[in-house]
Amino acid sequence: MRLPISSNTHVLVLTGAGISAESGVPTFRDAGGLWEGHDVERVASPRGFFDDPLLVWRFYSERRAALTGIVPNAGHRALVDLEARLGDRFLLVTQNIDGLHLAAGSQRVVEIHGNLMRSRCTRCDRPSFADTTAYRAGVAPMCGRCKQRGEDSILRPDVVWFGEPVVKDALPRIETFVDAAGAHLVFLAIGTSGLVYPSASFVDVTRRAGGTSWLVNLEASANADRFDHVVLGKASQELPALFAT
Ligand code: BJW
Repeated sequence: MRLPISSNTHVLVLTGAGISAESGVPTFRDAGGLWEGHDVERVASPRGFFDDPLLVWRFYSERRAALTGIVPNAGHRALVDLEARLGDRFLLVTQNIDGLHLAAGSQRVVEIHGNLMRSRCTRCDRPSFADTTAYRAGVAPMCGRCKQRGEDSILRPDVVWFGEPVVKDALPRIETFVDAAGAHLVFLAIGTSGLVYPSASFVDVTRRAGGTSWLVNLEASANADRFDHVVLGKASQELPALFAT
């Protein structure tokens, strides 16, 4: 199967953990995934963080360390090639925080759940900053800037947990793209469970806009029956074939 692309097609891509799986980054909900052995509420919610910041920092520090040596795969690269063909008629929204799309060379990228290699203060308005540190177990990283003004505050990873709004500007940027595309919109979701909102609703947004939706996933995702086309398989194999000219 080929993705139907004509001179006015706008392609909105949504990626999830599945696209990075073949680079060696574990997914969340699959067997052996990131959340195996973890209570999701404890490591992926603001409440879990404030209850036990050291536990949550250990989880994210281990993920930072595990990214060493990880490189993009053929799935990421196929999306770079597609963007080169489409230019501003392409937008890539990723739920992944691993930075692999940017590392591959994608440019029009919205990291809707933040980035693992950034941190921010839990209190002050200091902008989020690049931070690759895998903090030592038992040591809470502190802001430092707050200290100069009185009491110091704990840092947190610059990621989006359950119950938090997605990254500022992500939804307006997607909305602008969808509005510009109208019925020329082709939505392509890749490697995602279809369980987490608002991303899981983009397929419905596409339908309302009059566009067409495609899913590439190893298995039928939770929202698979809302897609027009479903391709079951590995992203690294299916995407190059789907984008062939
Ligand atoms: C392959 C493959 C290969 C493997 N090739 N495929 C509407 C309805 C119901 C609930 C809600 C709703 N709106 C909001 C909610 C609440 C909540 C939510 O969605 N809950 C549901 C669980 C019910 N959503 C939120 O809270 C969101 N915030 C929000 O909506 O804010 C509103 C608000 C406004 C104003 C004020 C306050 C609030 C935020 C969601 C944040 C999610 N965060 C996480 C953690 C990020 C940091 C981190 O990485 O640790 O994001 S949770 C986790 O799930 C992570 C992921 O990005 C996300 C999705 O996971 P994904 O990518 O789908 O991974 P998997 O592992 O589940 O699936 C991988 C898939 O790939 C599998 O299907 C495999 O088969 C497949 N696969 N190998 C192709 N090679």
